[in-house]
Amino acid sequence: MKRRLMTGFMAAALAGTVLAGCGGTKSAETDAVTEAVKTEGAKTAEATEKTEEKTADGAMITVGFAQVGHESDWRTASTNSVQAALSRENGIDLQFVDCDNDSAAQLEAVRNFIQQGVDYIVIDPIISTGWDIVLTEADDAGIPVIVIDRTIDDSDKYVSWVGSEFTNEGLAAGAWLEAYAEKNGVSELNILEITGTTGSSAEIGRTSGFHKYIEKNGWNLLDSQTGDFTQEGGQSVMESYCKSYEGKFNVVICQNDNEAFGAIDAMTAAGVKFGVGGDVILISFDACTAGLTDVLAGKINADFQCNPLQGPDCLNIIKKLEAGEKVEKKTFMAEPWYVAEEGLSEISYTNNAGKAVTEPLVPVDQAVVDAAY
Ligand code: GYE
Repeated sequence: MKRRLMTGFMAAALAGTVLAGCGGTKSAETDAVTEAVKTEGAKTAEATEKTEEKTADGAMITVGFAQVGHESDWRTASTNSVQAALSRENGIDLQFVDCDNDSAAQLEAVRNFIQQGVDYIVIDPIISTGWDIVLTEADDAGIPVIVIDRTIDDSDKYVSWVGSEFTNEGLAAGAWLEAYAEKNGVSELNILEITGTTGSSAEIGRTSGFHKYIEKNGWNLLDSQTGDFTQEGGQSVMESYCKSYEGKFNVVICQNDNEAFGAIDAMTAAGVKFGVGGDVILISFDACTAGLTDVLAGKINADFQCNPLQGPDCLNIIKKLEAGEKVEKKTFMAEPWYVAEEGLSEISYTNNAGKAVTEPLVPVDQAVVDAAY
């Protein structure tokens, strides 16, 4: 592994901000696969803690970050989190590349980082495959790769990944819909699905988790098309659904909040009543501020959180590597499930690790919206 010489100052600066983060609260359901689930607020505060010392030396750690793009509110929060944590004040010279949802551009960005000889590469992989060659190149060059958010599924040549268990998000959505339909006496579910970017691990996991419940219950999946995780995508898919399936659907599941915003606009324009008290149950993922605002307003019935605040984790991993410490190969974020109505207080399901879990459903109030990202 390529090592930069760490100056005495740098070691002191890094030691000064070592985080409690990766030693946070352990979540029972992720025990089998991960070692750390943490409290984000505390971590963020610690990770962005600044010391005078760090700016005195000028010996910066260079990090290249190949971000997916700027397709959603979630993505903006992710970018802000990484940029805030991997800052000059924290001893890091960050090169940020927005790959605009283009996989080829993302591979190229990583290759450029390798050529420049950065100290670390951070990747949020647009799609989950096609990585082994370039990660081997990084490995050969001795540059540690940290993966955040979406997973890389065809290579293990990265030192650490931190993100969400997307399959559990989909399973939780299915378990919630099953319980909600039963409670409200909805016997037949006719579902329209708007998926995320095809081939991204977020799309793959949410789809496979939710589809387990479609199969288990014999629900009717009328159609499934990608909205590419964008508002425009969600809107145009929903506009066409409203024409093709007029009066025939009672569930719309969007794989992120921005797609849900587009679906809301399309259903509103088509005169479809959705949300609390409506004819169509609307489900979303992410739980960004604007998404939770729509949950509070009763437009979205349930929103399954995906936490984008991975900047502090990146910083923590880099610090551990700099200190020659071991890092976890996989770290899952803790994520609550939000609902618009009281009545159902929890869901039970078998998670992706094969473990039976019971998790709370959190009714959204203004305080929840205010605390969101
Ligand atoms: O759900 C979506 C974003 O990878 C989990 O990407 C992330 C997804 C998120 O565009 O809003």
